[in-house]
Amino acid sequence: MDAGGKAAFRAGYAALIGKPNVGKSTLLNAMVGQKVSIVSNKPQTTRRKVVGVANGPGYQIAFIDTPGVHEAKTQLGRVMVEHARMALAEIDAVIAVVDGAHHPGDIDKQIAAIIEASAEGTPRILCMNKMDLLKAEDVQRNVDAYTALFGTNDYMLTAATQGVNVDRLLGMIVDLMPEGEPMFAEDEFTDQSSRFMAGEMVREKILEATRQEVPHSVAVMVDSWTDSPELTHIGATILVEKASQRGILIGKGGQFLKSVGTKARTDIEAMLGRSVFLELHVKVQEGWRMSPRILHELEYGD
Ligand SMILES: Nc1nc2c(ncn2[C@@H]2O[C@H](COP(=O)(O)OP(=O)(O)OP(=O)(O)O)[C@@H](O)[C@H]2O)c(=O)[nH]1
Ligand SMILES: [Mg+2]
Repeated sequence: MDAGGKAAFRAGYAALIGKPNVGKSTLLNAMVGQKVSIVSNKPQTTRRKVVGVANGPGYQIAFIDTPGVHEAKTQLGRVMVEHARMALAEIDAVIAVVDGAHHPGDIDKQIAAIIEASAEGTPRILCMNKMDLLKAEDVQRNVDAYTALFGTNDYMLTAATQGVNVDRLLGMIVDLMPEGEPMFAEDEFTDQSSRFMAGEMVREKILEATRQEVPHSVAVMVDSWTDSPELTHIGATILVEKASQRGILIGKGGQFLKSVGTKARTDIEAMLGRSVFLELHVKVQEGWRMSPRILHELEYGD
Protein backbone atom coordinates (compact mmCIF):
# COMPACT_ATOMS: atom_id res chain seq x y z
CA MET A 1 0.00 0.00 0.00
CA ASP A 2 1.21 3.53 -0.69
CA ALA A 3 0.42 6.54 1.50
CA GLY A 4 -2.97 6.98 -0.20
CA GLY A 5 -3.95 3.41 0.65
CA LYS A 6 -3.75 2.33 -3.01
CA ALA A 7 -2.14 -1.06 -3.65
CA ALA A 8 1.14 -0.70 -5.57
CA PHE A 9 1.52 -2.14 -9.05
CA ARG A 10 3.14 -5.57 -9.13
CA ALA A 11 5.31 -6.77 -12.01
CA GLY A 12 7.68 -9.68 -12.46
CA TYR A 13 8.70 -12.90 -14.16
CA ALA A 14 7.34 -16.38 -13.47
CA ALA A 15 8.64 -19.55 -15.18
CA LEU A 16 6.59 -22.66 -15.87
CA ILE A 17 8.69 -25.82 -15.65
CA GLY A 18 7.80 -29.50 -15.76
CA LYS A 19 7.75 -32.74 -17.72
CA PRO A 20 6.68 -32.76 -21.37
CA ASN A 21 2.94 -32.88 -22.04
CA VAL A 22 1.75 -31.84 -18.55
CA GLY A 23 0.02 -28.70 -19.90
CA LYS A 24 2.52 -25.85 -19.37
CA SER A 25 1.76 -24.16 -22.68
CA THR A 26 -1.99 -24.63 -22.24
CA LEU A 27 -1.72 -22.92 -18.84
CA LEU A 28 0.40 -20.10 -20.24
CA ASN A 29 -2.15 -19.43 -22.98
CA ALA A 30 -5.00 -19.51 -20.44
CA MET A 31 -3.26 -17.06 -18.11
CA VAL A 32 -2.24 -14.68 -20.92
CA GLY A 33 -5.71 -14.92 -22.45
CA GLN A 34 -4.51 -15.65 -25.97
CA LYS A 35 -2.61 -18.26 -27.93
CA VAL A 36 1.08 -17.57 -27.40
CA SER A 37 2.63 -21.03 -27.30
CA ILE A 38 1.60 -23.99 -29.42
CA VAL A 39 -0.02 -27.02 -27.79
CA SER A 40 -0.31 -30.66 -28.82
CA ASN A 41 -0.91 -34.08 -27.34
CA LYS A 42 2.64 -35.11 -28.34
CA PRO A 43 5.45 -34.73 -25.78
CA GLN A 44 8.19 -32.16 -26.48
CA THR A 45 5.96 -29.73 -28.34
CA THR A 46 7.62 -26.57 -26.98
CA ARG A 47 11.22 -26.37 -28.14
CA ARG A 48 12.50 -23.09 -26.71
CA LYS A 49 11.76 -20.49 -24.10
CA VAL A 50 8.61 -18.48 -24.89
CA VAL A 51 7.50 -15.38 -23.03
CA GLY A 52 3.78 -14.61 -22.70
CA VAL A 53 2.64 -11.46 -20.90
CA ALA A 54 -0.46 -11.42 -18.67
CA ASN A 55 -1.88 -7.97 -17.85
CA GLY A 56 -4.52 -7.38 -15.22
CA PRO A 57 -5.70 -4.78 -12.75
CA GLY A 58 -2.61 -3.74 -10.77
CA TYR A 59 -0.25 -6.34 -12.21
CA GLN A 60 1.80 -7.55 -15.15
CA ILE A 61 3.35 -11.00 -15.18
CA ALA A 62 5.78 -12.14 -17.86
CA PHE A 63 5.34 -15.90 -17.95
CA ILE A 64 8.16 -17.98 -19.35
CA ASP A 65 7.01 -21.21 -20.97
CA THR A 66 9.77 -23.80 -21.23
CA PRO A 67 10.37 -27.07 -23.08
CA GLY A 68 9.45 -30.17 -21.09
CA VAL A 69 12.40 -31.57 -19.15
CA HIS A 70 13.25 -35.04 -20.47
CA GLU A 71 16.09 -37.50 -20.94
CA ALA A 72 17.71 -35.79 -23.95
CA LYS A 73 19.05 -38.01 -26.74
CA THR A 74 19.76 -35.42 -29.45
CA GLN A 75 21.42 -32.02 -29.63
CA LEU A 76 17.94 -30.50 -29.99
CA GLY A 77 16.86 -32.29 -26.79
CA ARG A 78 19.90 -31.00 -24.91
CA VAL A 79 19.29 -27.43 -26.10
CA MET A 80 15.62 -27.73 -25.05
CA VAL A 81 16.43 -28.88 -21.52
CA GLU A 82 19.05 -26.13 -21.28
CA HIS A 83 16.38 -23.56 -22.22
CA ALA A 84 14.23 -24.83 -19.34
CA ARG A 85 17.15 -24.59 -16.92
CA MET A 86 18.14 -21.10 -18.13
CA ALA A 87 14.59 -19.84 -17.68
CA LEU A 88 14.97 -20.23 -13.92
CA ALA A 89 17.59 -17.49 -13.67
CA GLU A 90 16.47 -14.10 -12.38
CA ILE A 91 12.78 -14.81 -11.94
CA ASP A 92 10.34 -13.94 -9.17
CA ALA A 93 8.42 -17.23 -9.00
CA VAL A 94 8.78 -20.82 -10.18
CA ILE A 95 5.62 -22.66 -11.18
CA ALA A 96 6.31 -26.39 -11.10
CA VAL A 97 3.66 -27.91 -13.34
CA VAL A 98 2.88 -31.61 -12.95
CA ASP A 99 0.33 -34.09 -14.23
CA GLY A 100 -1.69 -34.18 -11.03
CA ALA A 101 -3.50 -37.33 -12.12
CA HIS A 102 -0.31 -39.39 -11.93
CA HIS A 103 2.09 -40.09 -9.10
CA PRO A 104 5.54 -38.40 -9.45
CA GLY A 105 8.22 -40.27 -11.39
CA ASP A 106 11.99 -40.04 -11.84
CA ILE A 107 11.82 -37.02 -14.15
CA ASP A 108 9.79 -35.10 -11.56
CA LYS A 109 12.60 -35.79 -9.08
CA GLN A 110 15.14 -34.46 -11.59
CA ILE A 111 13.02 -31.35 -12.12
CA ALA A 112 12.82 -30.76 -8.36
CA ALA A 113 16.63 -31.02 -8.28
CA ILE A 114 16.99 -28.55 -11.17
CA ILE A 115 14.75 -26.06 -9.36
CA GLU A 116 16.75 -26.53 -6.18
CA ALA A 117 20.04 -25.92 -8.02
CA SER A 118 18.96 -23.08 -10.34
CA ALA A 119 16.31 -21.22 -8.37
CA GLU A 120 17.22 -21.74 -4.75
CA GLY A 121 15.32 -19.28 -2.59
CA THR A 122 12.87 -18.30 -5.35
CA PRO A 123 9.26 -18.70 -4.21
CA ARG A 124 7.61 -21.70 -5.81
CA ILE A 125 4.07 -22.82 -6.47
CA LEU A 126 3.04 -26.32 -7.42
CA CYS A 127 0.43 -26.53 -10.15
CA MET A 128 -1.23 -29.94 -10.27
CA ASN A 129 -2.82 -29.81 -13.70
CA LYS A 130 -5.18 -32.28 -15.40
CA MET A 131 -7.33 -32.44 -12.27
CA ASP A 132 -10.22 -33.51 -14.50
CA LEU A 133 -8.40 -36.84 -14.81
CA LEU A 134 -7.53 -37.13 -11.10
CA LYS A 135 -9.50 -39.77 -9.23
CA ALA A 136 -10.97 -38.63 -5.88
CA GLU A 137 -9.18 -41.42 -4.01
CA ASP A 138 -5.77 -40.29 -5.39
CA VAL A 139 -6.06 -36.58 -4.49
CA GLN A 140 -4.48 -36.67 -1.03
CA ARG A 141 -1.79 -39.18 -1.95
CA ASN A 142 -0.69 -37.17 -5.03
CA VAL A 143 -0.89 -33.80 -3.28
CA ASP A 144 1.29 -35.14 -0.44
CA ALA A 145 3.83 -36.67 -2.83
CA TYR A 146 4.21 -33.58 -5.05
CA THR A 147 4.24 -30.98 -2.28
CA ALA A 148 6.96 -32.99 -0.49
CA LEU A 149 8.95 -33.40 -3.69
CA PHE A 150 8.85 -29.72 -4.65
CA GLY A 151 9.25 -28.48 -1.08
CA THR A 152 6.20 -26.20 -1.05
CA ASN A 153 2.80 -26.14 0.60
CA ASP A 154 1.47 -23.68 -1.97
CA TYR A 155 -0.34 -25.70 -4.59
CA MET A 156 -3.33 -25.42 -6.87
CA LEU A 157 -5.25 -28.14 -8.68
CA THR A 158 -6.13 -26.96 -12.19
CA ALA A 159 -7.72 -28.16 -15.41
CA ALA A 160 -6.10 -25.80 -17.89
CA THR A 161 -8.06 -27.00 -20.91
CA GLN A 162 -11.32 -26.07 -19.17
CA GLY A 163 -9.92 -23.00 -17.43
CA VAL A 164 -10.70 -24.49 -14.00
CA ASN A 165 -8.83 -22.71 -11.17
CA VAL A 166 -6.58 -20.85 -13.61
CA ASP A 167 -7.70 -17.52 -12.10
CA ARG A 168 -6.96 -18.77 -8.60
CA LEU A 169 -3.49 -19.91 -9.66
CA LEU A 170 -2.92 -16.53 -11.31
CA GLY A 171 -3.95 -14.80 -8.07
CA MET A 172 -1.38 -16.82 -6.10
CA ILE A 173 1.32 -15.85 -8.59
CA VAL A 174 0.37 -12.15 -8.53
CA ASP A 175 0.84 -12.18 -4.76
CA LEU A 176 4.45 -13.32 -5.24
CA MET A 177 5.34 -10.56 -7.70
CA PRO A 178 7.43 -7.66 -6.44
CA GLU A 179 6.21 -4.08 -6.59
CA GLY A 180 7.38 -2.45 -9.78
CA GLU A 181 6.50 -0.84 -13.09
CA PRO A 182 5.29 -2.90 -16.10
CA MET A 183 8.15 -4.23 -18.25
CA PHE A 184 6.14 -4.62 -21.45
CA ALA A 185 3.74 -2.35 -23.35
CA GLU A 186 0.04 -3.36 -23.13
CA ASP A 187 -0.05 -4.71 -26.70
CA GLU A 188 3.22 -6.62 -26.39
CA PHE A 189 2.07 -10.09 -25.42
CA THR A 190 5.05 -12.22 -26.48
CA ASP A 191 8.78 -12.09 -27.27
CA GLN A 192 8.32 -14.20 -30.40
CA SER A 193 8.40 -12.67 -33.88
CA SER A 194 5.33 -13.06 -36.11
CA ARG A 195 7.60 -15.01 -38.41
CA PHE A 196 8.55 -17.55 -35.72
CA MET A 197 4.91 -17.85 -34.58
CA ALA A 198 3.74 -18.51 -38.13
CA GLY A 199 6.23 -21.39 -38.35
CA GLU A 200 5.02 -22.71 -35.00
CA MET A 201 1.41 -22.66 -36.19
CA VAL A 202 2.38 -24.83 -39.15
CA ARG A 203 4.26 -27.19 -36.83
CA GLU A 204 1.27 -27.40 -34.48
CA LYS A 205 -1.00 -28.58 -37.28
CA ILE A 206 1.56 -31.23 -38.25
CA LEU A 207 1.92 -32.42 -34.63
CA GLU A 208 -1.85 -32.79 -34.35
CA ALA A 209 -2.01 -35.02 -37.40
CA THR A 210 1.10 -37.25 -37.15
CA ARG A 211 2.31 -40.04 -34.87
CA GLN A 212 5.34 -41.85 -33.48
CA GLU A 213 8.68 -40.43 -34.66
CA VAL A 214 7.21 -37.97 -37.17
CA PRO A 215 6.33 -35.15 -34.72
CA HIS A 216 9.87 -35.19 -33.33
CA SER A 217 11.43 -35.21 -36.80
CA VAL A 218 9.62 -32.11 -38.06
CA ALA A 219 10.81 -28.52 -38.00
CA VAL A 220 9.44 -25.51 -39.86
CA MET A 221 11.56 -22.75 -41.28
CA VAL A 222 9.84 -19.61 -42.58
CA ASP A 223 12.06 -18.57 -45.47
CA SER A 224 10.12 -15.79 -47.16
CA TRP A 225 7.65 -13.12 -46.05
CA THR A 226 6.23 -10.50 -48.40
CA ASP A 227 3.56 -7.98 -47.46
CA SER A 228 1.51 -6.61 -50.35
CA PRO A 229 -1.52 -4.33 -49.99
CA GLU A 230 -3.94 -7.29 -50.34
CA LEU A 231 -2.18 -10.06 -48.48
CA THR A 232 0.93 -11.46 -46.86
CA HIS A 233 2.77 -14.15 -48.81
CA ILE A 234 4.61 -16.57 -46.50
CA GLY A 235 6.89 -19.29 -47.78
CA ALA A 236 7.94 -22.03 -45.36
CA THR A 237 10.02 -25.19 -45.61
CA ILE A 238 9.08 -28.18 -43.49
CA LEU A 239 12.18 -30.18 -42.59
CA VAL A 240 11.92 -33.93 -42.04
CA GLU A 241 14.64 -36.53 -41.48
CA LYS A 242 13.65 -39.27 -43.94
CA ALA A 243 12.12 -39.61 -47.40
CA SER A 244 9.32 -41.76 -45.93
CA GLN A 245 8.37 -38.86 -43.62
CA ARG A 246 8.29 -36.54 -46.59
CA GLY A 247 5.80 -38.93 -48.20
CA ILE A 248 3.59 -38.86 -45.10
CA LEU A 249 3.57 -35.07 -44.92
CA ILE A 250 2.72 -34.62 -48.58
CA GLY A 251 0.11 -37.38 -48.58
CA LYS A 252 -1.87 -38.89 -51.42
CA GLY A 253 -2.20 -36.32 -54.17
CA GLY A 254 -0.76 -33.69 -51.81
CA GLN A 255 -3.86 -33.86 -49.58
CA PHE A 256 -2.06 -33.98 -46.22
CA LEU A 257 0.08 -30.92 -46.90
CA LYS A 258 -2.94 -29.06 -48.27
CA SER A 259 -4.94 -29.72 -45.13
CA VAL A 260 -2.06 -28.64 -42.84
CA GLY A 261 -1.65 -25.49 -44.94
CA THR A 262 -5.34 -24.58 -44.77
CA LYS A 263 -5.54 -24.98 -40.97
CA ALA A 264 -2.28 -23.11 -40.35
CA ARG A 265 -3.28 -20.30 -42.72
CA THR A 266 -6.51 -19.74 -40.77
CA ASP A 267 -4.53 -19.33 -37.52
CA ILE A 268 -1.92 -17.07 -39.12
CA GLU A 269 -4.62 -14.88 -40.65
CA ALA A 270 -6.25 -14.53 -37.21
CA MET A 271 -2.88 -13.57 -35.71
CA LEU A 272 -2.02 -11.01 -38.40
CA GLY A 273 -5.55 -9.77 -39.02
CA ARG A 274 -5.09 -9.96 -42.77
CA SER A 275 -5.23 -12.42 -45.68
CA VAL A 276 -2.33 -14.82 -46.07
CA PHE A 277 -1.04 -16.93 -48.91
CA LEU A 278 0.92 -19.79 -47.36
CA GLU A 279 3.30 -21.76 -49.55
CA LEU A 280 4.69 -24.94 -47.99
CA HIS A 281 7.52 -27.19 -49.17
CA VAL A 282 8.82 -30.37 -47.56
CA LYS A 283 12.55 -31.06 -47.54
CA VAL A 284 14.51 -34.06 -46.27
CA GLN A 285 17.41 -32.89 -44.10
CA GLU A 286 18.97 -35.92 -42.49
CA GLY A 287 20.07 -35.48 -38.89
CA TRP A 288 18.94 -31.85 -38.54
CA ARG A 289 18.32 -32.42 -34.83
CA MET A 290 22.04 -33.00 -34.37
CA SER A 291 23.20 -29.92 -36.32
CA PRO A 292 23.99 -26.84 -34.20
CA ARG A 293 23.95 -24.74 -37.39
CA ILE A 294 20.43 -25.79 -38.38
CA LEU A 295 19.19 -25.52 -34.78
CA HIS A 296 20.50 -21.95 -34.80
CA GLU A 297 18.73 -21.19 -38.10
CA LEU A 298 15.51 -22.58 -36.62
CA GLU A 299 15.93 -20.18 -33.66
CA TYR A 300 16.12 -23.14 -31.27
CA GLY A 301 19.77 -22.48 -30.46
CA ASP A 302 21.19 -19.79 -28.22
N1 LIG B 1 -7.36 -33.61 -19.67
C1 LIG B 1 -6.59 -32.53 -19.66
N2 LIG B 1 -5.72 -32.32 -20.67
C2 LIG B 1 -4.95 -31.21 -20.62
C3 LIG B 1 -5.02 -30.28 -19.56
N3 LIG B 1 -4.12 -29.30 -19.80
C4 LIG B 1 -3.52 -29.61 -20.98
N4 LIG B 1 -4.02 -30.76 -21.48
C5 LIG B 1 -3.64 -31.44 -22.73
O1 LIG B 1 -2.35 -31.99 -22.55
C6 LIG B 1 -1.63 -31.98 -23.79
C7 LIG B 1 -0.30 -31.29 -23.61
O2 LIG B 1 -0.51 -29.91 -23.41
P1 LIG B 1 0.67 -28.83 -23.61
O3 LIG B 1 0.17 -27.55 -23.08
O4 LIG B 1 1.17 -28.86 -25.02
O5 LIG B 1 1.77 -29.46 -22.64
P2 LIG B 1 3.26 -28.93 -22.34
O6 LIG B 1 3.52 -29.19 -20.90
O7 LIG B 1 3.42 -27.54 -22.82
O8 LIG B 1 4.11 -29.95 -23.22
P3 LIG B 1 5.63 -29.74 -23.85
O9 LIG B 1 5.62 -28.49 -24.65
O10 LIG B 1 5.76 -30.96 -24.71
O11 LIG B 1 6.57 -29.74 -22.70
C8 LIG B 1 -2.56 -31.32 -24.81
O12 LIG B 1 -3.24 -32.33 -25.53
C9 LIG B 1 -3.50 -30.51 -23.93
O13 LIG B 1 -4.77 -30.30 -24.54
C10 LIG B 1 -5.96 -30.52 -18.50
O14 LIG B 1 -6.09 -29.78 -17.54
N5 LIG B 1 -6.70 -31.66 -18.61
MG1 LIG C 1 4.65 -26.75 -24.23
